[in-house]
Amino acid sequence: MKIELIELVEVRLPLVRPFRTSCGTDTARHTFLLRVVTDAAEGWAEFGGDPGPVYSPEFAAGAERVLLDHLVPRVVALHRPSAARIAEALSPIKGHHMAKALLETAILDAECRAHAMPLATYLGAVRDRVPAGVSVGITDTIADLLKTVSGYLEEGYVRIKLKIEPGWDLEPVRAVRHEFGDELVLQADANTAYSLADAGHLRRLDEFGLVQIEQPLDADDLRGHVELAKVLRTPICLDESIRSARDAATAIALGACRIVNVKPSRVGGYLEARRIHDVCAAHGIPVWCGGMLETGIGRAQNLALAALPGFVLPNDISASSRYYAEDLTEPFELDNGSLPVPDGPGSGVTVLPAALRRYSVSTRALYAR
Ligand code: NPQ
Ligand code: MG
Repeated sequence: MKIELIELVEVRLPLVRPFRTSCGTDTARHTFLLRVVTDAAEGWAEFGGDPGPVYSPEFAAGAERVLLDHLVPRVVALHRPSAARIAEALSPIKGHHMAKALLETAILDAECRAHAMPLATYLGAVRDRVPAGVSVGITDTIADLLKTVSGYLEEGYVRIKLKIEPGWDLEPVRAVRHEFGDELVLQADANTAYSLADAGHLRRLDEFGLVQIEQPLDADDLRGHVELAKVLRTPICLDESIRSARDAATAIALGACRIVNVKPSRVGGYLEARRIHDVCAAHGIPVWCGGMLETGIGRAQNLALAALPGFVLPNDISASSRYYAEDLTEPFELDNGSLPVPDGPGSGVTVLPAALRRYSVSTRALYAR
């Protein structure tokens, strides 16, 4: 495969409703896509971060800079570029997993397309459909929250995840549990908003039968999570803390988590995401696929990953309509609480030119042969 063109397409899609987390409020998804054209096929990937380093230390403008100056030159210098060779070629550059994931993912998509192979098949999928959960942002009032959750349950989502932060935790969780009953599969995500001093407070969540509490403490506070796990009955899931298969192995060995949220962008791409799946499976640790408000491009690829056998919990992969009135691909729709795993070559979706025109802000060639 020869790389002919690497293009960065900045996009901005309005969200159907603001998404508020302990990191802030977003009203639009403002990110960029990477399109890699090879002599055999083209591939697409979607940047997982935001304009600002609030969820992750990575952010869009920084990713663009590191791609242009440090990552793209190393990839185009490869004699035979292939997805499996990207991580090693980029290993002299420290960090920047989300930027690295873009190149590996776009090339993996192109490679799979060139072989007419679905990404899901390449990764080792064992399912044709995956259960869809939904992540529910912080709302102004409990009444708003109950209405929002009720709407999602009517649509068929099989699991509700509530974003929590100090001041918005016990009350919303209690209200949702009370309103929808013990059968509701419910969990919470703190996005690092607490400290170990809050252990006594967080323990009060135990009575609500949450499947998990996600990332209560700082990303680098594994020890804090070990201590917190000793006082909580609710299983701890790590999201921001897990940036590699080694991180997963360490967190499991220390007892810092009982569940892992796998986000391909955060860990440098689908190949490392699969290794995390493998490490967790070997330890009997359930995993699920996290989300970054992906458009159809990233969503299709996440569905391929979530079809692996160790993804035994519902994912943060929702229908297109959860975030967007119009997606960049054919919309993904819920069918009985599940989403279909695309079965066409590569990610199995195509970017709709009209939608791309509508939502793209700018296009920049990072490399042209
Ligand atoms: C999480 N995602 O699991 C993230 C966090 C998150 C679906 O809950 C813009 C883009 C804003 C991505 C806010 C979900 C975001 C974002 C929060 C991701 O922790
Ligand atoms: Mg999370």
